[in-house]
Amino acid sequence: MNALTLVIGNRNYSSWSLRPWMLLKHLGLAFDEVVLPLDTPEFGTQVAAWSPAHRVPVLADGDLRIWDSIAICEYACELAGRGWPRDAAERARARSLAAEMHSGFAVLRDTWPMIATARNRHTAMTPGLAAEVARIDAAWSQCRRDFGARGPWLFGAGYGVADAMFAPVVLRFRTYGASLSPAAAGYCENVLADPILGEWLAAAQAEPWVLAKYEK
Ligand SMILES: N[C@@H](CCC(=O)N[C@@H](CS)C(=O)NCC(=O)O)C(=O)O
Repeated sequence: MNALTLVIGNRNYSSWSLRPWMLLKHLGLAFDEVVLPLDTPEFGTQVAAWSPAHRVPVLADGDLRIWDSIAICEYACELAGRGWPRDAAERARARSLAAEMHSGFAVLRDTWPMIATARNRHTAMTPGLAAEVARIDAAWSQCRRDFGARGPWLFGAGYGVADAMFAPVVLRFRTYGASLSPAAAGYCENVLADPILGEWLAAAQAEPWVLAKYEK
């Protein structure tokens, strides 16, 4: 049994769960997992036993409970001593991007829900969706221009919180077939080749649950 327990939702649908899971794995932090299937009659009671916010993800470290994906990511970085760029200006950019993802892109999240293992789903393109895809493309492309020579991740060599926050977006872009610039598409390829993401996807593939409200 590990000191840390990460409580997550269905791997196919819980994009907020994927983010800290990816980061903890990349930072080499050992943790136990508890999966609470979303949209079941038991979910409310089960999640209440873990989180005062009644949402997943939640991280337990002994009696301490850390809820909300970004707070879990920050805690994991403190435990591991890495996860953000070391340079202050780069760290500020990474924090801006992570915060922009955590608080924004509502049209994208609503129109293109994460279905981790799905392909070839199609929805109508709207100006709002196109604008959010373009903003993400521009942000990733800028990072690749500035830091690509150092490594495959948004800020170069070290996988960080910004990468974790955008991991579900890469899956959405694959599922719904987003048109991306070569730089942004290259970043997606790096993310999709990551064996740690592959581990999540293999487990998602094996899940029995199909939630109609997310399936388009
Ligand atoms: N802001 C939260 C969002 C968490 C969230 O909305 N989680 C969803 C699953 S992805 C959830 O627990 N839904 C259950 C419910 O609303 O009953 C975070 O970043 O962790």
